[in-house]
Amino acid sequence: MNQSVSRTIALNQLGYITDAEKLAVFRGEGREFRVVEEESGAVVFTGRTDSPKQDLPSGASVHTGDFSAVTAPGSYRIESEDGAVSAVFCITDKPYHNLQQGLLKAFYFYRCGVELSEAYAGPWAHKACHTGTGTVYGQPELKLDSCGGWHDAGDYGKYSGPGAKAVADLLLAYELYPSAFAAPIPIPESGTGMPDVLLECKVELDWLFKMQEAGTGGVYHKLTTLSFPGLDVMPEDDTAELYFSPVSATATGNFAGVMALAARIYRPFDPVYAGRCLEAAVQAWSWLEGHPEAGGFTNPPEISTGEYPDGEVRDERYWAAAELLRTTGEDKYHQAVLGLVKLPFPKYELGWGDMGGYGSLAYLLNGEVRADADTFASLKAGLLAEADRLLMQSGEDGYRISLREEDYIWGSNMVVLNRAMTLLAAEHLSGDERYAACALDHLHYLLGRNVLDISYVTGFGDRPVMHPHHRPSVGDGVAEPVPGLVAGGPDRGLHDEYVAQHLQGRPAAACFADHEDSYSTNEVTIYWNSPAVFVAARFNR
Ligand code: G3I
Ligand code: 9MR
Ligand code: ZN
Repeated sequence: MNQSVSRTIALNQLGYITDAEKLAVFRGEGREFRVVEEESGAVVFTGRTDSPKQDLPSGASVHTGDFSAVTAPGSYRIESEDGAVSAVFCITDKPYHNLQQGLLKAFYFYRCGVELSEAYAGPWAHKACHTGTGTVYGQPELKLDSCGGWHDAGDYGKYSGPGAKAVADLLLAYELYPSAFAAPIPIPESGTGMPDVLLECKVELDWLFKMQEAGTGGVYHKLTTLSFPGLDVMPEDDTAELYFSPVSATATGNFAGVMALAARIYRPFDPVYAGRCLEAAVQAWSWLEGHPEAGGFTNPPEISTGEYPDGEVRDERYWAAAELLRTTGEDKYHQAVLGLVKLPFPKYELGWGDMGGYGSLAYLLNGEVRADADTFASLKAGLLAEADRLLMQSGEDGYRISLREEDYIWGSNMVVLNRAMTLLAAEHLSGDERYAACALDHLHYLLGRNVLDISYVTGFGDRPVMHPHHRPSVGDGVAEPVPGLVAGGPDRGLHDEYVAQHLQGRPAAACFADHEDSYSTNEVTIYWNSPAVFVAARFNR
């Protein structure tokens, strides 16, 4: 990495697929540019950028340089007449293979309750953490096994709903693009009879079982200490008491959805496990049926860790019903879907609190023959209309992504990646490859084709995030952060003290600080990694 050269040429720092469109975005004046072969210095292409565009989210005047004509596999950089030099990038058939492996390996690094051995974790090895019991909030005598799963993020909390989103993205990626998951990651369980992605998801599912309240089927919202530990505390040194927060409807709905999905995916590999998943999903569903009025979760007064508040609880029920329908074929779930689908909550959003898109996708993937014809047609048309809107917005954007200024919120990279997933779902259902091309543009943004010329994935690209708000990366004394982690990205709300002090007045897409104190822009989470795996897998199949 060379910080001293002028870096006004932004591109995907990992590179481009041999026969795909290849665009770089130039800030400032339009100019002539050349593509140079890295080793030999040979100029393999010369071009001129197109006419300028004033890009609102980034506040920059940008030009696009098209070098799609370069198709010989190799390592290149772009230079322009004003002396600007881009990152070195590759042209190859599978430029995102290592990325996908790294994004998946990140889940291993997020594991809780086990030692990360040097054999698998290298310099980021650490001792087992959070191996004890947790206390059920409000029942000081009730201590339950709480071990396992993945830490949520830069903190060590484990939150049921966000965990379910992460697993759902990975299982859906495997369902749609199984050939992309052929290679071992590897993880300690590799080679024991199922693809690594399913072995890794089992880590979280095994923990989620422990979040289900015995007897009622309801699911505890989260398992955390009362407050966040210091930023340099390693997981094994975070020894404060853990608490199960009360059962919530959102956690229970997401649990039912992901367990029903898992029952289907694991069935060919381990029918007994699949049966356990389905049984747990059915129990969660009966809790939902028995609690029709249950609302959103709020933190108990003593607990100040992540709240994941979400007052709209009907989308979680919708997702649960649609997955249970798809897995069991039972009419009662179909009736539930048909009742819920009429209600006015978003049907195509994907997020830790927006499960409507997962519900619609489950219903559509279940197939037209098993569907109510009108509902199927309207959901399919709605999804394609949403994808068309994203296409249109991306065409208007200087960096060719669908985000508008107001979309640069906390975790904007999840918005980027969830929208890429939506586009890929549209491709899957329509066969229209324009949606995939637009999804790929979103991946290019993540990997450097953005106004900051930064790769938002640690360890990947010429200029990656180096200082994520991630406790192990801060506390371990290793210079390089844990690799394969997706940072939250620009947040125009300037929601932490660091950015509030340093980034006032910046355009939305530049409201990002690669600083460990900036939890609102530079934290990492499992559910920002998971849609990235989905998107990368599409281009690795
Ligand atoms: O949805 C609104 C949108 O309508 C509005 O225009 C926009 C303006 O800011 O805000 C949007 O809401 C934001 C919401 O995320 C959207 O998902 C809130 O401002 C924003 O504060 C909120 O941030 C969440 C953050 O916790 C604070 O609650 C993040 O999504 C969520 O990922 C993050 O999660 C934390 C956990 O609590 C703890 N563990 C780490 C994790 C990541 O930082
Ligand atoms: O480290 C915490 C991070 O994981 C959360 O996402 C974030 C928002 O809830 O909060 C971080 O903790 C900060 C706390 O909220 C305020 N004081 C500084 C803490 C970070 O060191
Ligand atoms: Zn832990």
